[in-house]
Amino acid sequence: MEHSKPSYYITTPIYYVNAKPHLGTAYCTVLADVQARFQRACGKDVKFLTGMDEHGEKVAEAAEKNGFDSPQAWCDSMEPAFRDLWETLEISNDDFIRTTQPRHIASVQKFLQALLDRGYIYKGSYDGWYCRPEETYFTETQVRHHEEDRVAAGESPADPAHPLCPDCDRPLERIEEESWFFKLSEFQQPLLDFYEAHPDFIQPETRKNEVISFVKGGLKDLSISRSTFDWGVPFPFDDKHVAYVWVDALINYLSAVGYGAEGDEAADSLAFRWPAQVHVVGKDIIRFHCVIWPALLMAAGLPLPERVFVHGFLTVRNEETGKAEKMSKSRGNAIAPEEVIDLLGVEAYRYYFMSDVAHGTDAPISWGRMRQVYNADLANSWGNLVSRTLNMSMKYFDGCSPVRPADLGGASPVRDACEGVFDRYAQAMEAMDYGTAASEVLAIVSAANHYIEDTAPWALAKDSEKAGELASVIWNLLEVIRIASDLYDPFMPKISAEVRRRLALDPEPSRDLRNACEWGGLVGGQPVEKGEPLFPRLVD
Ligand code: ME8
Repeated sequence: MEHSKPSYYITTPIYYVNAKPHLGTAYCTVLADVQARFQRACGKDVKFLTGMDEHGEKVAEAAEKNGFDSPQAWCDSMEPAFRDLWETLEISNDDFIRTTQPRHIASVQKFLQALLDRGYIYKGSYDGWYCRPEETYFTETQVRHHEEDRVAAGESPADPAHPLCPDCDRPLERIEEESWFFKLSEFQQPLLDFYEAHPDFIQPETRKNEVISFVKGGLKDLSISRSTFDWGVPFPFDDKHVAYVWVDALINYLSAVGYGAEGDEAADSLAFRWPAQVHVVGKDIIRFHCVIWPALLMAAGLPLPERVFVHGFLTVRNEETGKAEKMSKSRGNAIAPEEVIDLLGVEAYRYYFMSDVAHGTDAPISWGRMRQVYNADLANSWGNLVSRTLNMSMKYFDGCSPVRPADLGGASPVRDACEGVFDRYAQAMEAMDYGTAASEVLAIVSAANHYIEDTAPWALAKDSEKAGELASVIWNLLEVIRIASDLYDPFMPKISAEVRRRLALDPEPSRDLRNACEWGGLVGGQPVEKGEPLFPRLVD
């Protein structure tokens, strides 16, 4: 099949269904959504995937604890919580995968068969440490190092029968069972070579260094099956075993683009969409995405994704210890997104988390900071610019926008501010450095607010000889608003559509953003609308 635009395939992690999504889960999903919207605006054929991770012991336990007959019934009951929240948050995903779907089961089985056929898995027995809440295996050495670090930091030694998990500090269990193993140990050098040849594979840079030093420390074969419970994808060649939930989950990225399916359409989809351009993940699952997943793909003979972008955590202060800790479902400290939506509304919610949480680092939840950013950037700057400008346009030009001047408004500080703004913004957006991208837009908005003060259109309006100058000033301001609304669109899609509607422009977002950001696009001479304030000021 012919594809007229290049593919951009972007994914979020598929979330566990053991509890409802929270602010942290939503953070990652909005992060990916902003990128998906930006790439669509740049003319890419985007596939944006999110979904639910439904297998594994944790989910089976949650089903039982909540009195459901089967894990499947529990997962089905959780689907609306995810889908509804994504809809509320204006997540523009094109697909929603569930690991219990037949397309995924077929895909996992095909992948396991490929690993067997290519000689990368074998049957053995596993005797080691397992963290049930994280569904992760740890080696003796990892466990010992963690215990040494804890004791050195002054903490009391853990029960030797249940040492603590290096990732989440909860007690580990000793597990002994027959298992299938993946020959991960054979991939140490191939992975190191790959990281070197693809310096942008893991971003940001600090995370890359972390992964490289982990891999240099040596890799052990990985247990990839469980036989003590059956809530998982059965091995196609050994039905006593189900796939380890993490191997099952990672393969979802392939299942959604046709890997397990037969026929021309599936083959075309796989060829067009794979490899993915980016997997967006939190730092808790970096090893799965940057070590195990690439090794599995190499073993299966498939190309590797172009990039894994690793973001930090939203944290909450633990009242007892005073320390910041990761917001998580299993720790019970999660904040529901609805609480923030009630305060800020959806558009400002998206803007706040995307613009204010520094690129790739942890961030504490601060209600005070949310109010501050809302009032400064949105109420006083962006909302105020739109409202003042439309008001003046209506008042001085009979409810219309002024017609585009032949000299495109002449030289002006706002035109200067918009010069090259797309390139600066796009570079930051590509790097998922949304704070920098948003500040580029805020810079043109602020320049426009200053320009109003400096040109004082209300004074020009009193002098009939200044009519041409007044028209240029207002047209310049509307032109900045037009450009800013396109640049803000990935962050605040509804507000941008509303601004374009008030300016009598097509409310649909641009599909050629570079061009749309060129100075001079606003034809003008159209009826405009002032409307309600976009961001009413928040008071304490
Ligand atoms: O790990 N701050 O699912 P999960 C920011 N099913 N992001 C957070 C966060 C926080 N406090 N808490 C969670 C799983 N996240 C697996 C994934 S993928 C093949 C399988 C986000 O429900 C963050 O992106 O525990 C993290 O990586 C993800 O949710 C983990 O979600």
